Amino acid sequence: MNIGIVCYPTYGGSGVVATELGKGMALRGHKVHFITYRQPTRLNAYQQNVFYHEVGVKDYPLFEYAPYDTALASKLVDVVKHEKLDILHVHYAIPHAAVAYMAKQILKSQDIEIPVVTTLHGTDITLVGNHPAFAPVVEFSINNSDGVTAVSHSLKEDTLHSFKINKEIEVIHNFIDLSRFKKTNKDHFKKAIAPDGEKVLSHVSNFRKVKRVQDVIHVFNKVLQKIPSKLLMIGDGPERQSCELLCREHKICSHVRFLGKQDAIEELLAVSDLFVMPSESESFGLAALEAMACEVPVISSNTGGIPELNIHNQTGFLAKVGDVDTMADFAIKILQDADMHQTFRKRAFEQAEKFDLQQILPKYEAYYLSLMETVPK
Ligand code: GMT
Repeated sequence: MNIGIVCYPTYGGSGVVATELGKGMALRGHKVHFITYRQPTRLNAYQQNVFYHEVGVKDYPLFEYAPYDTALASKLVDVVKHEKLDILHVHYAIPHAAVAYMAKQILKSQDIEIPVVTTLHGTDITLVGNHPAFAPVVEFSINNSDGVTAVSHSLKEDTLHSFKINKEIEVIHNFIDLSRFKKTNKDHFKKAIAPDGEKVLSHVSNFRKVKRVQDVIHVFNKVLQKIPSKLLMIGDGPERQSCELLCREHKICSHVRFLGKQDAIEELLAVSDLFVMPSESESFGLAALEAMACEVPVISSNTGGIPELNIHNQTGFLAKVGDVDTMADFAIKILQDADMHQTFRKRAFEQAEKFDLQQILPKYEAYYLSLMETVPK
């Protein structure tokens, strides 16, 4: 197949999923064309069958907001025609699903038919998508996609609840490359981070409000009162500074490392004993899956799609959003009991195996083929 992928090229989960999916498809022999305004973060090396088309937006003094949507639609028309794409897969509904609809109509007027798949990732439905500024366009473009997938059952339910949807939504969960995310021996590195054998807790996110990063600090502060430990805060974003201030207030700065955006997340997870994800809303929680693949149990909130991944009292523990006391109690319980910790590590890995990229790729492949059959040649 000749597959076109549209996504945000940044560190966000939707861009990571889109890029890893495309790379996986390319390894299976498909030609994959990424179409976006910047080289996606995880598309950082040459790979056979992978192509990248940059969308340039022409500037003009009249434009207060450069019309990216129009430039993307034009680029899609160009790439579909000249690379003879069989299918377009757009990740994150805003604005990609609407732009793909526009491109599809232009191509139709030139007797070119192409099926469009929209994958819903989370905030495109929950926090942002259902805002009146976007909702009518999101609803229309979901209903007018040839195929729609959601990354969890919870997100599918949220979509059906927030919009009038007349399309079947297929749930295809987020996935993980187990050849990259696995427990490796990084004892020397662990010694540098936790020289006196302290436990290592970690958190990875884009530090947006929805991640409730301050809760991570509150949980850690309580854990630290009982167990010698260190906290790795990985990623960056608007709430980082307030977290740093909170560490100063609690006088725990020497135990917390803010590492900023990191590429080799798996090396940091390899030295972690516990992962903390207290999000306000989370359609799936890819970062928790990455931790679990590295045998790190998860303390999380019980929101959105997280319970489809983190199984309470098996792979970690779940608590209500904002209930930092319970989260801290669970963290202390697991870190104080070596046998329990070991069992949870093993189960976290076994659960992660259910989301193996190699099992998810054929699902997307079959889905693409089923849609291609419905489109007139
Ligand atoms: O919240 C993020 O980290 C970014 C966001 C995105 O769309 O880029 O992530 C969403 O998509 C991920 C991949 O499908 C999911 O694993 C995340 O749970 C989801 N985030 C939210 O729902 C808040």
